[in-house]
Amino acid sequence: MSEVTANTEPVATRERTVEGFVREYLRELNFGQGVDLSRASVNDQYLALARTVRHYLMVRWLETLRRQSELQAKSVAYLSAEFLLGRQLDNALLAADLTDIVEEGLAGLGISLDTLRQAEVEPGLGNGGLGRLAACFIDSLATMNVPSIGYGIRYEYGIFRQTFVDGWQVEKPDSWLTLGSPWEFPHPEMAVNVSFGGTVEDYEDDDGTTRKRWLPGWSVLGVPYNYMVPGYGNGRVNTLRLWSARATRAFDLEIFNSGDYAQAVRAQTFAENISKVLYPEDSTPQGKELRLQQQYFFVACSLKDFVDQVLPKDFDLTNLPDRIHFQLNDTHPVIAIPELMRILVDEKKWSWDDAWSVVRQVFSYTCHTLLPEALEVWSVELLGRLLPRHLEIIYRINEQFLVGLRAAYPDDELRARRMSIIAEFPERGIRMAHLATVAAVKVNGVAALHSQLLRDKVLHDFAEYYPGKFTNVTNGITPRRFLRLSNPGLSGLVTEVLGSEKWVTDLDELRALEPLAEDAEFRRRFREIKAANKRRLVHLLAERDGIVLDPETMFDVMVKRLHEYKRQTLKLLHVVSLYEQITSGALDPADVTPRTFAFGAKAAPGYRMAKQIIGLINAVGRTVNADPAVEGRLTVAFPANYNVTLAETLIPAADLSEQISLAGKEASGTGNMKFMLNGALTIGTDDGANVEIRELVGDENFFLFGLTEPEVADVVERGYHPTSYYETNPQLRHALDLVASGAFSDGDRSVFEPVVSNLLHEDRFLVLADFQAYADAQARVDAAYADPEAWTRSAIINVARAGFFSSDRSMRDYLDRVWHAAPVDPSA
Ligand code: C3B
Repeated sequence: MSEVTANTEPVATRERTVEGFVREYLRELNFGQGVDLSRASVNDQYLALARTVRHYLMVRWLETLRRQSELQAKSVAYLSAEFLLGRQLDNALLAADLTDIVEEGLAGLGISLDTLRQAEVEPGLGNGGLGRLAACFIDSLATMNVPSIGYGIRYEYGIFRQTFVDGWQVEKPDSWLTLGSPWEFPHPEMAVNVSFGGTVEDYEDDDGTTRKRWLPGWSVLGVPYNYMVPGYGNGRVNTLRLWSARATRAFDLEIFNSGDYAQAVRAQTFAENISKVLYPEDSTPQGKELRLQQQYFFVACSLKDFVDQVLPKDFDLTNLPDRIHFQLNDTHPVIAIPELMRILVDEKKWSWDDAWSVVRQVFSYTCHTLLPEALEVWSVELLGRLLPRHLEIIYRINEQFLVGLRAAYPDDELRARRMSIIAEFPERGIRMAHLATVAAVKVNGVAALHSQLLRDKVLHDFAEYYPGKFTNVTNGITPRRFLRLSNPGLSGLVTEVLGSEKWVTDLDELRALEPLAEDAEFRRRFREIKAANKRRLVHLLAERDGIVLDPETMFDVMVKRLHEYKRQTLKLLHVVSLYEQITSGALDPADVTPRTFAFGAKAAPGYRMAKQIIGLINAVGRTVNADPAVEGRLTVAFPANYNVTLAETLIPAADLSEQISLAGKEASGTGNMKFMLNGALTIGTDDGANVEIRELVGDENFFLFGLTEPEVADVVERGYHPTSYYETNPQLRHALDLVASGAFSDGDRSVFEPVVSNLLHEDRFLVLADFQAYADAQARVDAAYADPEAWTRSAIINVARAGFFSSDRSMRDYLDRVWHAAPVDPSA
C-alpha cells in the first residue's frame, strides 16, 4: 500500500462515526478556516464542511488515480465547453455515505445541515441541456466504474444571474467563486502552455524532408483545476479537469522589463479573459473571437495533458486508439481534431497518413441540435488569424476528403460543395460539424427522432457517404441527483416497497412499481408525497421570490431556456385565452381547474424576442395574479434565475410537464425525463425524447398534441400563413387581441407589439398552427386531473417506466456503440 493511502486511512475508516466526523470538522473549522465555532459564519461552517467531506473522498480519489495509471485500461475523455454541475455538497455526502453522520454531528454542534446546504453557490458552468447532460454523464461514468476524465473550462463567471426589473430580464454577473470554492484543487505547477496567432513556415528536417513549423504570436497558460467526480456506492472517484487561463511569465516579464507596468497588467487581463466568462448563448452561437479562443484553449490544454501527463512517459502513440476515445460534446471542442494532427505531424514528426489513421480512430462527435443556424461555422479569416497552422491542416483534411468524395460521386460537384468542410457563402467559413463528421468514428444524435432527422436531413449527404458512422444514443439523467437527492419522499417510498436501494444504480428496477399503480393505499402515499413536494416548493418560492402559491392547485410547469422553438408563447397564449374567456364571461370560473402556471427560463442577453417574451410572461402574470375575477383559478408564477438548484425543488413538485417545442426542433430534451421520473404527466409534441417517453408510457398516460415533423415540413412547404389561424379561430384571436390591446401593458399597445406581430406575420415555429390542438389537449388534462385516482395511476406508471432514461443506460449505449470500452472490475 502506498504511503499516501496509509496516511489518510484513518479518515476513511476509523473516523466514520459521528464523533470522528465532529473531530475532523472542528479541526477543519479551526485550522482550515481559521475560526472557532462560536465565531464561525454560515459560510465558514459550509466551507469547513465541504473540506471535511472532501477528506472522506480523498483516499478513494487517490486510489482511483493510482489504479487507473496501473491498469492503463481504455478510457474515455469527455470534452465539453460546459459542465453544469449544480451544487456539490449533497452529492458528495451521498457518494461518501455520510449524510446521516454529518447531520447528527452538526446538530450536536447546533448547526443545521440544511442551512449549510443553502449556503452553497452552484457552479453554473453551462447554459442548459448540453451542459447538464455532461454533468449527468460524468456522474454515471464514475458510478459505473468507467475509467474516464471530463475536460472543460473553469469559467470565472458562469451563466448570468437573472433578475427581473419591472418584469424585464436584467443580467447580473455570476460571481460563484467569491465566497470560496472548496470543491476544486488548483495545480498551477501543472500549467500548460497554449499558443495562438503568428505564422507558419517551412523548414528542412534533419533527414531532408520539408516540414511545417508554427511560429505562434502569443501564448497563455492553462492551469488545471481538478474536481472530484464521486461514483455512487462504489468507492470510485473520477476526475473533472477544468482549465483556467493565466498570463505566461514570459508575457509578463517582457513587458514589465520594458517598464510599462500598466501595459503589463493589461496583458495579464487579456490572457485571463479567455476563461473569464461563459458565453450565454444557448444553441445559437455567435462567431466571437473570444469563443474560438476558449474552445482552442481548453482543447489544447486537454490534449497536451492527456498525452504528456496521463499517458505513461514511454507510451507509443500508435496505440492511442486502444487507450482513449475523445467524445466531442457538440462542435465546441472540434478544433481538437486538427490539434491532434498538429501534435502528431509537427511535434512528433509523423507522416500525414500515419497521423490521420490514428486521429480518425479516436474521436466521436455528438450533435445536439437540428437548427441549422446552431451548427458552428468559423470564418476562415478569424480561424486563420488565430490558428494559422490549424487552418492549413483543415484545408488538407478537406482536400483529401474531397478527393475521396469526388471519386465516389464523379459527376456531382453540387454535392461536393454541400459537403465540403469549407463553406463559400456568405463568407468563407469552416463548418465544424462537417470537420467532426469526416474525422469521427461515430456521429450520434441524442434521441431516436433526432438521430433519424440528422441522417435524413441535417447531415443527409454524410449519412449516405458514411452509412456506418451514424448512430443514436438517447440522452439520460442521473437518478442520483434527480430522484434520490431531489425527491427524498418518493425515493424513500420506492426504496421501502422495492426492499432496497438497488434502483439508484439500476433504474429499470422501478418497473416493479407498476403493479402498485392498482393499489389504492400506494396511490394515497404517492399522492401525499407529491403534495408534500408542492408545499416544499411553495415554501421555497415564498422565501426566495416572495411568490405566493396555493399548493392545492395543479402545478403546470415549463422550465427550460427561453427559445422561440420551445414555444413558451404557446403556453402563455393558453393562459391568456383562459383569462380572456373568464373575464369576458364566456367561461364560468367554477369550470376551470385551479392551476398554477409556472415558468422558469433565461434568455440569451442578446436575444431580443426571447427577452420580449419574458417581459410578456411577467406582464400577464402581474395582471392575472391581481385580478379577483380569476382568483383561485389562474395563477402565473415565474421565479427568476431558474437553475439546477431550483430545478431540484421545482421538478418533484410538478403535476404537469410542458414539452411543447415544434416537432422536429428539440433534439431531445432532458427536463422531460426528469419530470417523468418524478411523477409528472407530460403534455407534449412528438418531438425529441418525448417520442420515446410516449412510446414507453402509452397514449393513455401522455397528452400528445400538435403537428408531427412531416406535417410541419408539409405546412412549411405549402406556405404557412399564421393569420389564417388568427382569422378562423375566435379564441386565439381574442387572446392575441387582448395582448395587442395593451391589457397587460397599462394600455400601451406598443410594448408587446413585436411579439404579437411576429406571431401574426412570421411565426417561424407554428405557434398559431398548434394553438387549438394544444388547448384541446389542455382540456383533456383538466378532465384527467379531475379524477385523482386515475391521474395518480398514470403518474406511477410514468415513474415505473422511466428506467430507460437513466444516464447509466446512455453510458452503456456509448460504451457499446461508440467507445468500445468497458467498465473496469472495481475489485481488480
Ligand atoms: C440541448 C438541446 O437543445 C436539447 O434538446 C438536448 O436535450 C440537450 O442539448 C442535450 O443533448 N442543446 C444545448 O443545450 N445547447 C446547444 N448548444 C445545443 C443543444
